[in-house]
Amino acid sequence: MRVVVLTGAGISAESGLATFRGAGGLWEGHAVEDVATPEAFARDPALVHRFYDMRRPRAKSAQPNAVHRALARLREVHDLTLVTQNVDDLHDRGGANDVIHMHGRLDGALCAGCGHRWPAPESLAGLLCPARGAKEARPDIVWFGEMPYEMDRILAALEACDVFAAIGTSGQVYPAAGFGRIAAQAGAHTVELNLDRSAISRDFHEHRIGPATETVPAWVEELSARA
Ligand code: BV8
Repeated sequence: MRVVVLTGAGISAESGLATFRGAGGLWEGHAVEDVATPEAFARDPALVHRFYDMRRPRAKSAQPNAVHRALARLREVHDLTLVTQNVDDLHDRGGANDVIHMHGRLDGALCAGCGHRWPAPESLAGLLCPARGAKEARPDIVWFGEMPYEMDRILAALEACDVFAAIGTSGQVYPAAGFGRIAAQAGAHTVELNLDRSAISRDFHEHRIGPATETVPAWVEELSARA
């Protein structure tokens, strides 16, 4: 069976990482437009670097949970395309390989000048690009207004899949929030696994409400029994 899974901040929440839409729409105390747009980085690179430098060690010390491990098992029995909006590496450390990090990753650095990528050190502030020496190091993160990564591969998988699951995402950020509708229109069975309803619940045939560490392992066991 061809399965596409999209995960969001809700699955990292049970590993202790703050979700994107915490209290009052602030995110680690910042408004999105002040820290997660190219304009914000041009306006105040030091603030944006501080925001990511602060999140990097937290993500590094977080541990994968039962959701990450269950999804890694799913790949052993089905043709799985695993897409995450999360910028932590919990799926990778939880045993999944070939994870599509459509919004980039905290542990990556990118040169805004030449496009060179390298593993992010503790802080990127003021760093020179190791390839050409330009002082243009930025987090390898897709900000608002920037094109998410590997969209062609994601859309092809959505058009061809039998099952699409959205796990732990509020469905407020596009184009990821539109994936359920694309999969349903292509004939897939769509399932949403979340603590409660989301902005995209209407796009799903099936809903499994509860903490992902409970609903996802059970769902993976059921799917695996149908291998
Ligand atoms: C783009 C990196 C175009 C930053 C992020 C319509 C169509 C296309 C675009 C748009 C559109 N309308 C508006 C846009 C623009 C914009 C957008 O969507 N804005 C929104 C706010 C309206 N989109 C973009 O800019 C995207 N780019 O469209 O480019 C383009 C075209 C041509 C050329 C160039 C460009 C880029 C979006 C990417 C932004 N970057 N992340 C960073 O992380 O530092 S988005 C950010 O939000 C995170 O990645 C996060 O993962 C993501 C989504 O949030 P969620 O993961 O859903 O997390 P959230 O906290 O919201 O929800 C948590 C959920 O978990 C909740 O539902 C909760 O109930 C649940 N939960 C909690 N605990 C549990 C749980 N569930 C289960 N168990 C639990 N225990």
